[in-house]
Amino acid sequence: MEPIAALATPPGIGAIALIRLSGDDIFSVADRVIRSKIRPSESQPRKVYRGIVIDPRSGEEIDDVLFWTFRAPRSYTGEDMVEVSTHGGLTVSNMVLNAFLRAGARLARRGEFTQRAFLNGKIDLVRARGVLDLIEAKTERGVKLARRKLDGWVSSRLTVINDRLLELAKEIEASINFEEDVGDLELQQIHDEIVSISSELEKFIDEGKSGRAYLFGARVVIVGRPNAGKSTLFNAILGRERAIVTEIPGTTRDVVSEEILIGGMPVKLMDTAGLRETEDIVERIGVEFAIRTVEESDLAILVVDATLGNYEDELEFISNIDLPIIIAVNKMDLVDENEMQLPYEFQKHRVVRISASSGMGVDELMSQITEVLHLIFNPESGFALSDFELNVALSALLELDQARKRLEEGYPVDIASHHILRATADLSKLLGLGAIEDEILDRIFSDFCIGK
Ligand SMILES: Nc1nc2c(ncn2[C@@H]2O[C@H](COP(=O)(O)OP(=O)(O)OP(=O)(O)O)[C@@H](O)[C@H]2O)c(=O)[nH]1
Ligand SMILES: [Mg+2]
Repeated sequence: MEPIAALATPPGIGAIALIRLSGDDIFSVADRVIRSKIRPSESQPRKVYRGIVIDPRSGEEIDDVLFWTFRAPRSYTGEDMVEVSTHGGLTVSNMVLNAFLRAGARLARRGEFTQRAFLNGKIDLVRARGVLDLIEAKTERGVKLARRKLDGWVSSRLTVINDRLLELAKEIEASINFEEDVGDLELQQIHDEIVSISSELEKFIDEGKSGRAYLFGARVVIVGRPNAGKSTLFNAILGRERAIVTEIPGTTRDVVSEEILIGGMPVKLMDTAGLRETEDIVERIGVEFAIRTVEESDLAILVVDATLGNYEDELEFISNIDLPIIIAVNKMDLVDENEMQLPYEFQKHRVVRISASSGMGVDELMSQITEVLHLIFNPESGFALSDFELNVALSALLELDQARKRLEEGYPVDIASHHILRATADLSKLLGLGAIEDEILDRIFSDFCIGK
């Protein structure tokens, strides 16, 4: 493929910068730019050489560099590659990069090196995504999860499932070809095998979903009426005055969010506008934002003002949303615990009594949040699925479900076989075995940074 070049280290001041080059003809591009005793095209792969980068147009010297080469297919991309380490700093590294561009390389798109590795069969899509997960991991656990993809563990699990499906499809084909009618016993076996493979795939998906939270973060939203003490609680959890707190109801309008670690999990904690009907247009938009935020969250902390003694709005909220909820009964410093009567319906959820302004009960609330997050997202889970992977795996599961249903409804077995083949097509897509549309590839790799 055409020669590409990119800065692989982040732009900015640093001791060194790394420029990566890949593609057919990349050695002759490098020969034009690097002056050295042994030209890049004649260098031994994987050995480090010294050279001087010159501007191919003016012949001017730009920087002293170290470079090394890889020969196809023994490189990251599977193509001929050159890596050049220049002095750091934005200007000089960009001048060196420009020299390569002038000599005939094109600036690489995001993730293009990894995309080529995929296209050249060096890695499958799951492992390619693992590269991105590793780069983006926010926690040590995230790194471990990414490694599971990178080292092929996730791919091999997927392969086991896919092989079972292919085997089943083959058996069905054979029975259709050799017999007029497929016997009941055989149909039952096919049905049972579909159910068993489905449950394995489902387990795989559930685990991959759990891992997602450790990689991409869980979303926890603080909600409640105006003045309940949401922002006070938000600040107490963060340990600093991040959101504005006043005694005026309707203080918070925008969604205020911060990323923190709770129980080892990256969490996006969000403070929202108090829920109420209001004439104030700005506040009304804030309330709409709050509602939308709740819909996209994994867990809601409902802050209740203990001094009010009336919980109708809260009860309505609870009955309307389909999320795990922790109820934080706030301002406990102002009421007599024994005289307080909480509605019976609260009992269905975890209830924690706190005083956000003094910090009383906040630790207990945090451990409840941790517990709930660990229930939703299994901390033992070994890997994380990306959006693309999750969608494709879910689509395969749906096909298997169709196959099972059709069999149960008495349709001919080749209908089931059709759905099974579609399921394997999905899984093969993840493993990079089947053809995959360019557009989808571009979308997957555009999440990467340039130079990867
Ligand atoms: N006594 C007492 N006062 C509190 C407590 N928590 C919050 N307050 C007070 O209650 C008032 C409202 O607090 P905020 O945190 O701004 O309430 P909010 O829920 O964010 O309100 P909006 O943003 O208007 O929806 C402030 O005057 C706080 O100081 C508490 O535990 N005890
Ligand atoms: Mg507020």
